[in-house]
This record gives sequence, C-alpha cells and structure tokens, in this order.
Amino acid sequence: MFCYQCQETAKNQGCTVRGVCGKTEETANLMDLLIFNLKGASLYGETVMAKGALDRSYGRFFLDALFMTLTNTNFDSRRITDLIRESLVLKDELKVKSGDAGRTITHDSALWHSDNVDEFHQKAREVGVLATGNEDVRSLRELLIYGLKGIAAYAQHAQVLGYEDDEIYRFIIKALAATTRDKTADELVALVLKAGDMAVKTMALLDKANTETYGSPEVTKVNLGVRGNPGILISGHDLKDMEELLEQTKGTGVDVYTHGEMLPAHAYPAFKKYDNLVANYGGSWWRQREEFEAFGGPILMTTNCIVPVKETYQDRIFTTGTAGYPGVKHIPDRKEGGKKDFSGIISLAKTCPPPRQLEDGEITGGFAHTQVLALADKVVEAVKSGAIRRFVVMAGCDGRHKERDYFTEVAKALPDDTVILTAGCAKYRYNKLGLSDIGGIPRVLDAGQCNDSYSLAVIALKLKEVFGLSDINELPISFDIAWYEQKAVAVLLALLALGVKGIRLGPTLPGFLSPNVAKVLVEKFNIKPTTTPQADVKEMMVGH
Ligand code: FSO
Ligand code: SF4
Repeated sequence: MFCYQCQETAKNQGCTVRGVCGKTEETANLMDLLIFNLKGASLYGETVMAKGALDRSYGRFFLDALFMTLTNTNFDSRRITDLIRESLVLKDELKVKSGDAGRTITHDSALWHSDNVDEFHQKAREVGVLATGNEDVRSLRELLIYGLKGIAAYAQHAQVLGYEDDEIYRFIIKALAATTRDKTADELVALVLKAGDMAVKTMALLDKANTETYGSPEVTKVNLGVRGNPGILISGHDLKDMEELLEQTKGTGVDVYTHGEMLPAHAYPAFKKYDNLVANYGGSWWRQREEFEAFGGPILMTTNCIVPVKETYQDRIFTTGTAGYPGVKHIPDRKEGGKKDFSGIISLAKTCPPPRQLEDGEITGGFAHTQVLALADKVVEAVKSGAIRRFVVMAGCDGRHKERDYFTEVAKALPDDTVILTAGCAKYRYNKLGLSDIGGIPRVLDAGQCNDSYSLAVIALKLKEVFGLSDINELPISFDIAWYEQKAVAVLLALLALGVKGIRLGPTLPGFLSPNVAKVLVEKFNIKPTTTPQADVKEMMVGH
C-alpha cells in the first residue's frame, strides 16, 4: 500500500504497511482500485457529457465513492468492494452511452461477478498512487484528487438535502479524467486552482442547503453535562441523520447528545425545538475511543471521523451513510422519499445506563455568517475603535499529534484584542479555554463544522466590502489553518481561489507536496508552515 493523503501519514512521507489511521493494506489498495475505476469511468463520462446531459445518478455515485475514500470514513473492505463492482457497471454503462460499445470489455470486468476480496486486492496492487512515476506530476495529480474528495464530501451533504449542481459533477469528471493524461505542471496547477473555485461553489451550495433546510444558525449556549436518561451519541457531519434521529427519539425517553463535528447542530433553529437534544459530549474525533467507552449507550457515526473501534463499545456503535467499519452494524440508506430506520439504536439505548458525565459547563457556538453579519455594525465599530486589532482564522481539523498543542498555545498567546474565527474540529484545541469577549463579542467565534468554513469566507469578504478594500489581504486577518484530511485540502484550495495569501498551514505541510510543488505554492501564494506559537503570533500581529 501507499497512502499519503492525510496529515498523519507515516513520517510525513506515506503509510506503507498499515495506515496510521488504522486502514489496512487491503482496504487502502481497494480504495486505490476504486479511484482507478472512477478515473476510467470519467473518461467515458467526458464523452457522454460532450454529447449532452449526464444523468445525475452518475454524479451521485462519484460523490459517494470519493467520499468513502476520505480519511477515517470507511474501513470496510466489503463496502469498498461493492463500490468497485458498481463502478465497473457504471463504467460500462458510460462506455455504451459514449458510443464506444464495440470496444472489448476490460479485464477488470471479470470482477463484476466476483465475491472474492482477494481477487480485487490483486488487481488493486497495480494501480495505486505510485503508478505515476514523476514525483511532481504525482504530487499535483494527488493534490487535485484530494481536493476532489473534499468537494465530493461537501457536495454529498448538499445532495442528501436535495441540493445539487450539475457543474460540480461535470468538474469532478473532467478533473478525474485529466489526471489520466499527460498534462504539464502548469496545466495541472491551473486545474488545482479551478478545483478551488469549485470548492467555493460547493461550500456555498451546502451552506444554502443547510440554512434553507434547518434555518440560519443562531448564537447558542451548548451544555456540556449529562442528565439521567439513557442517551444516543451522534457524531460525524450529516444533519439529515440528526434530524431523523431527533424525530424518531422524540417522546421515547431517550436523549440525544452530539459528539465532535455534530456540536454545531445545536445552533440550528430546526433542532432547537427538540428538548431531548441535551448536550455535547466529549471533544474531537481522535478522543472517541475513551469517550465512546464512557458514554455507555449507543453511538451513531454518520460520516468521518471514525477510528478503529474498541471491543468495549463494538456492539453499541452503528455506522450509516458513507461511514463504515468491519463488524459494526450499518444502518441502510433511506429509500427515495423515505427515512432511515433508527429504531434498533433507540431500543438498544433503552437498555443502557445514562451517560457517565465527563465535564460540565457550556460553550457558545452558532457564529455562522448570518449571525456575525447581524453583529456587523458592532464588529466594524470595534475594529475602527481599535478594540479588535486582528482576526485570526484558526479553522480546520484536529488530530492526535502532540504538535497540535501549537493551536492551543497560539490561542492562549494571542493578545486580548484579537478574535479567533473558527470552524471544524480544530476548535476543540481552544474552545474550552474560557477566552473572554471584546465588548460582548466572544474572542472565539465558532461558525460550525468544517462544512461551514464557507461562512468564514463570507465574513472576510463582507469585512472587505465594509472597509472599502480592494484586496482581501489588506484586512486585519491572519490565517493559521490546521489541516488533517481532504476536506481541509478543499478548503485550502478554496481560500487560494479567493485570493488569500500568506496562509500558515500546520502542524506540517502536506507530505504529498513534492519539494517543487511546495515551492510553487510558496512562491505563488506565500503559504508557510507553522513554526512556534510565540514566533507565529508575533508575526501575525504585524500582519505577516
Ligand atoms: Fe474534523 Fe474529521 Fe470535519 Fe475532518 S471530524 S477532521 S476536516 O474529518 O471533517 O473537521
Ligand atoms: Fe496513512 Fe492518512 Fe492514508 Fe490513513 S489516510 S493510510 S493515516 S496517509
């Protein structure tokens, strides 16, 4: 196996024996084969698109398949094998539609009727990341593919809520096809930047989907304690699952707690009406093994980040949607117009003790763009008066590594006249520090999930407009981004597409950037690695 798509990749070079995330060699290789088939299908897809419209069902398949290969989303070789089989069917359908039916069916298709994971694995060994020999071309191709994975995840969340955009599907197919061709480095860089534009579009679509469906997030105090009823813990990012779980648990005596990236759900008006939505339980994804054990009741993982499941809670954790783990019960997708059936989880919850309390108090969230813009006058006044000297965007992901204490230390070291804008699970590094407020404006403004990073761009663009600036980089805003997986890659590309320069990226620069590609990003966008909290705070405070 060879995988270097996330920040925790071994030695910042690549996982070659087993993923640091826990992904086995088999699953990693199968994912490579899936991506390989998607690329093959995209070549026919391009021809079909050139002739006219592409059925949206194909676009949806690309989203699901790419999403499932995202770090910490699906560890189940069986599920990936099913998708490979489906991708072969899709490839042949597109082949016929492209008018190329006369071509001989590729030997991959022998896998159509196979139920033997080993046969898939054998083929998978031949098609991985290292099949591209030139390290710069490989680096750019993979940067593009990881951006596409992030875009696919965001687009899939929007699609679940009934919001789709054919342009996104078309771009994914075109970009995947481009990774199979001999492109110059310049051509690939241009495509990577286009992926940034598409990431902005996709995040805007998801923002629209979320807010039109569940209302605009409102400033909300979220309880961190527990109460005495049995509970279900819901994690991941899928708000539709959240809605259906709340609806099905209503009046049953079972409480619902959010975990990790589901914390921002508390801020949506549509969920506030459920009095069994009780609290947020625990911290970010990588602490789940201890926290899920302590919770004592059933856990529902709706998307990433799931980590290798401990025996102590194996029989009470469930996956659904794109998430999967071998040996863990999976709740099937809703049928067209129907709902998922969470009755099994609810019955199990009733037999479990109430959750064990981990902490108490509360944290404040809900500072998505509408809420911050509602405070715009106050914010602008505070900037003009000098009460707010600087904003620091510290959005992104959290992770296991000790070096991520950097983000806690930066939050502590930033002067009292700075405001942190955040989204994503990176916030767990500092959202419980009790940082004060500036004239009623909290010093940590949490826009929501990593899926809500778009809010931070809207806020920045609004400030640029209010202050009459021609360049986003003239704003008193620094970007100190924590990355881990491929949604963060899409967010990074989105920021570059919006013209943001001088982004600090940590705790390491991506291992998949070859020295030459890293050099291009540094020269073009002044991207820099994080250094020490003290040095970086000092630099950021003088606008560097
Ligand atoms: Fe975190 Fe995981 Fe949301 Fe990521 S839960 S790390 S960017 O996969 O998804 O922020
Ligand atoms: Fe390694 Fe990350 Fe790939 Fe997992 S997702 S195998 S940790 S690079």
